[in-house]
Amino acid sequence: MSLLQKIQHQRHDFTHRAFDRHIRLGVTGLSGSGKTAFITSLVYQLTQGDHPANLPFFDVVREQRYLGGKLSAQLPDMPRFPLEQNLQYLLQASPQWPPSTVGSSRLGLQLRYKATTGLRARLQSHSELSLDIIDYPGEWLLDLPLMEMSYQQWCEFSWQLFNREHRAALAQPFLQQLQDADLANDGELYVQQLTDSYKQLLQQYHDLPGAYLNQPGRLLVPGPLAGAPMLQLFPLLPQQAAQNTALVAKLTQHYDSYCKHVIKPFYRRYFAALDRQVILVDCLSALNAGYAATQELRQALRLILQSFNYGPSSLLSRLFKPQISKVLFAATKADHTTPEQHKALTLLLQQLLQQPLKHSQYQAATTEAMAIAAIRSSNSGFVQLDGLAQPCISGSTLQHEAVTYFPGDVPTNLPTPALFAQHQFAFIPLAPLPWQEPEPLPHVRMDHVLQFILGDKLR
Ligand SMILES: Nc1nc2c(ncn2[C@@H]2O[C@H](COP(=O)(O)OP(=O)(O)OP(=O)(O)O)[C@@H](O)[C@H]2O)c(=O)[nH]1
Ligand SMILES: [Mg+2]
Repeated sequence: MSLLQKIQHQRHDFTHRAFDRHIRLGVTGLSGSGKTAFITSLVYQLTQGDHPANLPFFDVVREQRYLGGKLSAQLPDMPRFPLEQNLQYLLQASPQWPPSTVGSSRLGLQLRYKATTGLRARLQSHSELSLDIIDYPGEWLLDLPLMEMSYQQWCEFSWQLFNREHRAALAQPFLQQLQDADLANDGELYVQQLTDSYKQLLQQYHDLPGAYLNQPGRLLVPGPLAGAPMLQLFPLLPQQAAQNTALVAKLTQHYDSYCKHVIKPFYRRYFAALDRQVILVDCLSALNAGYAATQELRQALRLILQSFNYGPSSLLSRLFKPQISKVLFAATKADHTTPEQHKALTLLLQQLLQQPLKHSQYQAATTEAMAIAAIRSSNSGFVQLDGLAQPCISGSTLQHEAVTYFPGDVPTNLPTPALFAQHQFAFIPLAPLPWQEPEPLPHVRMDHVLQFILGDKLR
């Protein structure tokens, strides 16, 4: 290498190191909110979908400064996000959604672009930004609030929840079993038997639309913890948990170990050093499920946002210093409604978050709310009805039956119980639209999402 080449090479190397920039993006949401679909789409848009026609509101692409995105080498500390498998589900002749997540995984991306101004533009032929994203089962998110409660408080919290109208009937057999429980018995088999009954109840709740708060999450989705003794865990009745007995002592010990050895490391590992966060909320399924579901969704969001409260006394800042500068709240599956309803969906999301956000420190970060579909399942249009153009969507049900219909209005405010009594919301789940590579993966507003979370870093 000549001296000149050497100097040029060193300068290239130096400026790359000097400008080495990294973004760690947190994609957060309850089970089924759309995290896996979102990450799949986001990565695909950044690696294959970078045409101005596909991402018109993503400045770096529209200005033709985006040079492409590549998957980074696999990091050894976590399984790789199954991007290719997820795409295979979508590429089938009858496309399907990727399955629900059962463990955490990670994916890194290297984005190349031409900077517009400043030192970076002058010194480098191109600039790079690396992006790191982690996926995890949504059930685990709801474990975070357990760290702020004692075992006894968790029992009180759980039984208040199980006594609610939409949950009480299912809880009856387990309630009965606890009422007859022998609190002096902390034998392995006995504790496992009661845990199995609780697990069955949790599974029923998990399948009940609108029952979001199912704890502990690892009882439903154990990941590598399957069979661990601390997963022998269930909430005794509050009056039982207040007693000093062998069973209470054992469950308290398991609860404390679970908080210390499972939740805390997960929290650190996943949420430490996040720079930006996307919080996905499926408001439409909650509307389908009725009033109690919307209230429980609001409660679940409050608990989650409390865990992320960025104030000085928050759990998050006691564990580490968060640097989250941007938070996007996204109402997912907007493609289950007609486009003119998206504004209402965004307002509904904002209303759902209003109370939870009131006392949080999210104000310290830049936030935005929008209605999106990471992977589109419908086309929108109009049908003539009594001489009037009526908006509609068309797609296929999960059983692959073609449908064209108007899914109804989205309320801009959380409806009252009276309204729910008169009106059944029916935003039916649809299969992904047929799609073939190299066509862009159809979406709604993923370009707005990319602009909000990455736009300022790609100037
Ligand atoms: N119409 C539509 N449906 C979606 C979209 N994203 C997700 N869904 C639906 O929501 C379901 C759950 O999406 P996932 O991405 O698996 O949700 P998740 O948050 O990863 O769920 P867990 O892995 O269980 O925590 C999918 O199976 C789809 O039925 C979207 O953009 N549009
Ligand atoms: Mg998932």
